[in-house]
Amino acid sequence: MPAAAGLAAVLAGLGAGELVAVVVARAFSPLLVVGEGVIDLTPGPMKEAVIHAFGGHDKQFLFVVLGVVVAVIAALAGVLEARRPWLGRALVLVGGALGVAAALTRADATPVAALPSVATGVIGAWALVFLIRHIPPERAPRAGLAPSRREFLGWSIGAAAIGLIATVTGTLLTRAAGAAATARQAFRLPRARTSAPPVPATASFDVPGITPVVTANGDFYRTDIELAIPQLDPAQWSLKVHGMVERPFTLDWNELTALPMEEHYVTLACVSNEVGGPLISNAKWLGYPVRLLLERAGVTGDADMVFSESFDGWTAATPLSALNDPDRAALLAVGMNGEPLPFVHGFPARLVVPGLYGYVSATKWVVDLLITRFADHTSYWTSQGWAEQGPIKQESRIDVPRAGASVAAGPVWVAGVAWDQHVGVAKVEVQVDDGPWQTAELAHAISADTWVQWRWRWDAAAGQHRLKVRSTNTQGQLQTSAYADVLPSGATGWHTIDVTVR
Ligand SMILES: Nc1nc2c(c(=O)[nH]1)N[C@H]1C(S)=C(S)[C@@H](COP(=O)(O)O)O[C@H]1N2
Ligand SMILES: [Mo]
Repeated sequence: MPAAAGLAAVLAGLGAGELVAVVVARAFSPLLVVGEGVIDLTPGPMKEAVIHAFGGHDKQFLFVVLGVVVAVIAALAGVLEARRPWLGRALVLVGGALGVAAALTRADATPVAALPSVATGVIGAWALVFLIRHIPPERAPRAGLAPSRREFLGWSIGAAAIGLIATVTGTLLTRAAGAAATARQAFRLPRARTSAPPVPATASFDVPGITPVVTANGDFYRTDIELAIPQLDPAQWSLKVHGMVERPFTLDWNELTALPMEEHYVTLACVSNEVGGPLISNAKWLGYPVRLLLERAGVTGDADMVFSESFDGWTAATPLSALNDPDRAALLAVGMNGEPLPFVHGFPARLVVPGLYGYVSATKWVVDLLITRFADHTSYWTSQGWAEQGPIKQESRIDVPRAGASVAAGPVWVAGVAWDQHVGVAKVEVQVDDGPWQTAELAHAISADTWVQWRWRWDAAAGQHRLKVRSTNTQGQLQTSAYADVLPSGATGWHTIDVTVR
């Protein structure tokens, strides 16, 4: 019975580790890292002998051997723990520690890489103690008080079953993630039917520290509610277009990627971006116009909204008028700056709508478009008090000097970005302390849907100074000075920073 307890406990531990691996560090499941450690430590000639003997099945062979070794150790841990409490759990913890060591010595180790093996060790040891305690004594002093044999079997089988199910589920999920990564690597972006003109050199100022006009994918801000980023295999992906339409349809990956695609620069912003905050970035998106998908479906009746849903159930409610507008390049995007979408930014497909905050428009991992009415559905963030309509507010930001910086007296570049998506920025002004507003130099905007760089040469005199920025859009509208919090519809106010001039 102790041996069975050991086996069940270790299975439960492995299952826990596998699930933790799915959530925090897919590549670092305990069995996987230990298996890879074994491969690394196996002497070359022996490795070759195994590959020879088992052909392409050497990995399976490794896992069978590993499984047998782990089972023997697990049974041993059970037996030890029953004789001498501590010895068994120590053995299980050492197993977990081996996993930790294997994970952390890998070249691609991250700080969370150790967690799956920690989970395996801790849950395994805990389950072992629990199960051994439930072994019925040889001779029960009084039936009914001592744990019964049936009870012990129940706990053991339960632990083993949960562990097994968790291990299988975790492995399947990890494998699916592998398939998605492979598919993303293999995916060649379709060539754009309508490509974005190259960004002119005049769109960027040569000011050290200024925000690049196009954000690299790795630097692009990220906002989502996801703990585990969906890893969708495009072969499994499809987009359902339905609701108040004449011809509902489902689009699969091959169909989507064969459609004539358009390329547009669009500056995406998060409603949670504070004045002066970082939650805004600009990229070149490649995708198919949502307007054409809606045309194909044939919107009917008094529909006024498209309710988009992501693979994991997150939703956004976008005004139909913004998606239908032939002048607004709302895209079902597959490409970002010439690459397939990174997983965190929605691979294989997401929505991007110029001029609207992400929470009402930019559904990542999008799988469903329901054509409906605002009156009939409430989206993820709208149901938590955020505004139903989410147009991006006119704003501007000082990026150099940084807030609180200390700069040398003399000529200093004050520079940053300004935006009023889908309208465009016509003027940016800077104010030093209570001085007059000074007109900044504007770079060439890529389009009205993107932010624009600005700069102003400041002749800085020693002392403490306060810098402010404000913009005027192409319709002559001055950016409001009224301070508004991000909730419910986005922050406003003039970005103001203090600097020291020495
Ligand atoms: N599936 C899903 N899509 C989502 C979100 C989310 O939480 N889940 N967040 C939205 C919000 S609030 C914003 S601002 C944008 C951010 O997109 P990014 O992370 O690519 O910058 O994605 C939107 N799309
Ligand atoms: Mo957002």
